[in-house]
Amino acid sequence: MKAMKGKTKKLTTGQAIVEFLQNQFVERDGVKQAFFAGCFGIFGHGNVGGIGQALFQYPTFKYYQARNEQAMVHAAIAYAKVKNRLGAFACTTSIGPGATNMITGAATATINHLPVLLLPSDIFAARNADPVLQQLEYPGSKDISVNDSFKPVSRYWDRINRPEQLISALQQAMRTLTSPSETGAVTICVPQDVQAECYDFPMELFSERTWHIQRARADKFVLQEAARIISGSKNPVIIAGGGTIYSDAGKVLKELVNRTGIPVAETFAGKGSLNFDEPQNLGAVGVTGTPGAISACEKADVVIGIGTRYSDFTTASQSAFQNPDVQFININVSGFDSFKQGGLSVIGDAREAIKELDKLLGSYRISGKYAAVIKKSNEDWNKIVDKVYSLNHGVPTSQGEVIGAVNNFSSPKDVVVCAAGSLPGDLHKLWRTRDSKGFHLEYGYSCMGYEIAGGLGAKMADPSREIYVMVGDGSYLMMSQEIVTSVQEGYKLTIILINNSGYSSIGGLSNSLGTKGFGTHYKYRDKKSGQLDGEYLPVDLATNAESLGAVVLRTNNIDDFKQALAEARNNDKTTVIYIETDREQRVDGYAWWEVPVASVSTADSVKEGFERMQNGKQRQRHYL
Ligand SMILES: Cc1ncc(C[n+]2csc(CCOP(=O)(O)OP(=O)(O)O)c2C)c(N)n1
Ligand SMILES: [Mg+2]
Repeated sequence: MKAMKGKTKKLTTGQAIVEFLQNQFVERDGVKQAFFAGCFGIFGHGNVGGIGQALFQYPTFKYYQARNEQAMVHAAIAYAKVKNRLGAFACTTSIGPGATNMITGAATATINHLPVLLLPSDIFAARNADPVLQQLEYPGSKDISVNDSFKPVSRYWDRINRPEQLISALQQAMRTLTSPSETGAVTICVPQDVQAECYDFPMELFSERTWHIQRARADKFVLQEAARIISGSKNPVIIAGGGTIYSDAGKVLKELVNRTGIPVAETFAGKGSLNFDEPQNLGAVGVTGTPGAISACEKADVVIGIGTRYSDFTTASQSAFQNPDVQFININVSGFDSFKQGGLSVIGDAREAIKELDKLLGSYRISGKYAAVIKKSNEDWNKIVDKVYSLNHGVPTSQGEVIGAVNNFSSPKDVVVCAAGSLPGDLHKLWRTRDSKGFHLEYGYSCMGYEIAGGLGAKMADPSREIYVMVGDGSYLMMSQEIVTSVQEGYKLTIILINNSGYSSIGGLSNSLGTKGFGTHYKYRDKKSGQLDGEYLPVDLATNAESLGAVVLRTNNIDDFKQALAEARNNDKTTVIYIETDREQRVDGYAWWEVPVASVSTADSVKEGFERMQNGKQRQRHYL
């Protein structure tokens, strides 16, 4: 580095970004790796001659073409998730719609605490040709463009109006992306003219740099206090969230709970913290939880949240914890999350904090009586899963049987990917996870359209695993075009496409609120009624998938489906297995969730829905 002092290199802003990115490394636990796997991008007039030219000039920094800007962010997010946040992608777009197409992706990344570097192009900094194509003019200020909309959904946001601003902006971008507590979407807006302008950048900017991903140690006194509270508890329960997995804390969690007997309930992001058959694992928590996990939370005197943000799906809209004396202990790298539920805030890395706690807990063990309840809950739940997996519902089959077939067929290290619809809740309950990365649910933003693009990112992160994308017809219709990218790049996905002719999950919710599935079926507008209650629409999703280059296996019943799974395994090309399911054959739910219901209505069904919701609200509590 010293030899470089004072030396400069003339590069465009675009070239400087790429040269910088390919020299960034991360290290955790002594293992070092390149942070960026490359750059997804769709070129337009905003970036083709700027960052586009730079990617052309540096083929060592791999460029991946996508079909939709939102989808490429989804792929980047999934990549980072499988890499436990130790790897990421950059995403470049043109200005205007190309840029704003990434806003949903940015929100998805930020909510899920997953790193992604967004490089939307921006309008000319020089402003000489204003308004340029796709420029939104804001009469109150020339300093605003559509890219300002990224601010609330980014963990760090900047705009590079002069090339040399990159020098500080890139440091902040890396700090944020590699910080376990702050990571999420980082947005660096690069005006189209500035991308192509050059500057004599200091050579040191392009030297190899390693960012140490630190395992922050929790405060000693606070840990002692946590141990004191747990030691005095009779019915503790651990809620394992995504932070448990990102910190790679599964092994120490297993040791802690095997020794102490404390049961574990898993959030969507935390599922896989323990294997499903670990005796202390009660499975899914909250709204889509198992009866055992729900009951343990309801009675718990101490709740130990590890790496969880306590979403309403985890807390059953704050109705899950009914013990009047319940105390929360929250182990989290983020102060913001650690102070939730009025809990004792233990700020630190999950793996290290669990190890420390394990030592401090000495010979603590839950009672034999409590252990017996946990054992019985798991035995009962296993029987229910077996029943759902082999329902023999006939044609059209049940979604539970489809999940069972995929779960039984897949290998322990294979990954199921999903995000929205009725599948996430069913998978949360039913999927028997056998590897910490085996259950890949984007349920922070629950963004329809994440599934296939996310599957692609997951496969790119670990090509040794088979990826099972499970997607409903609604999500498929919203965003399935990254099938083309998976074919282009030879990243094979097995996509289970479940057609139930519409938005079944919201249809069920609508029924429960008294609005009878209104607007959730894929049906023609009926001439007589004037409503969308005519015949079912003749959309042929299987042929659609075929047209995008996938191998398509059309199946009519569960036996066909099981055969197709075997056939798909032998393919090395993205394969879509198409099956129709019975929209009304649902998997039971065991907990409450707050959704608003009209407080006055002309329909009795809505009045009843309102009453039911009010009853549920009786169980909501404040935790202070
Ligand atoms: C982008 C986006 N828009 C809307 C929603 C609200 N939403 C959640 S599930 C759902 C229906 C999904 O339909 P489908 O994929 O067919 O799954 P199903 O409910 O039929 O299981 C909708 C509209 C969402 N989660 N994401
Ligand atoms: Mg559907």
